[in-house]
Amino acid sequence: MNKNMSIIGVPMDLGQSRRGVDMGPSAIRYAGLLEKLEGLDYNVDDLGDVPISRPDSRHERQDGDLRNLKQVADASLKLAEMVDQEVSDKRFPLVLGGDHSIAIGSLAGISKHYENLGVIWYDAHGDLNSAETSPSGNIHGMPLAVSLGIGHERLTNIHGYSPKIKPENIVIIGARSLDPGEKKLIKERGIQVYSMHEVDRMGMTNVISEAIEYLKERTDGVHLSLDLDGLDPDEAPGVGTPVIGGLSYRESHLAMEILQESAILTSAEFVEVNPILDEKNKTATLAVGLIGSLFGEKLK
Ligand code: HAR
Ligand code: MN
Ligand code: MN
Ligand code: MN
Repeated sequence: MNKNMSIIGVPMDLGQSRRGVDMGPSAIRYAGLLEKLEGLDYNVDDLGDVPISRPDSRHERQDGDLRNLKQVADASLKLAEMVDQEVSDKRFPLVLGGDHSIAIGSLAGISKHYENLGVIWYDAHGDLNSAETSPSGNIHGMPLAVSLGIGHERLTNIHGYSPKIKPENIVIIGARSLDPGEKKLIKERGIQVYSMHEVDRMGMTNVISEAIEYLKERTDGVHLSLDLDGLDPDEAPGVGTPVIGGLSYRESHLAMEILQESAILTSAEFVEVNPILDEKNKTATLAVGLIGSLFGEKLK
């Protein structure tokens, strides 16, 4: 794996409705991220946080519209430009959220550099909504759809091109809360989904190994987008939209270790850590543990 890494924080909470997730990057840094990576011999450059503009007032949903669209679009472009620069400089971008709407900017910056960028979407949710299908109007439920070119043009065209990814290059792992419009899109576009049902039946070793084989055949780079709500809320309580019956800490560690062995990842992001909803920084600490395994920490 690339030993030169750049960390970019995105203190964004405008893609959803609960306060506190903007403090996610601080909480993850506080939990010892840099020390962990430097201990694993990475050359780490912490670029600080992307500036986020505040809306005049928190926006209530008008019929069919998207909350805080302008601010999310502005931040996405800034993030895309930063990530783009780091990939050009041959550095591995590690992006810290912030709510999951930030994946719009990450993917916009990264995918320019690949013909066929693969994406592992580790999440309880599909994040495949658009204004028409969203039950909430929250943009953090939309970034994967946006990256496929589905949704508001202010978002799909970030960084001047669309789509960012192809449906056959996506693997979703851990899904257990999909809206009707998302299920329809998954069927129509042939997106690979390992829901909790498949994880239970096959075990994580087989799920992640199959996902890696699948992506290896068809992609020239792979982005991991890990939403901490993919894990079970008993173990990762500091998230805004918890869903019971999630992936365990152990299963997730194992997935990270197998990803490390495969060496397929070219970028990653960890999102939705909300320290206000957390218990003693448990979720951020867990995120740092997962990042350690992903980047080569060994038990012996
Ligand atoms: N699917 C629901 C919506 O669109 C809930 C989405 C919650 N999203 C996240 N990201 N936390 O995965 O509003
Ligand atoms: Mn640089
Ligand atoms: Mn998500
Ligand atoms: Mn989620």
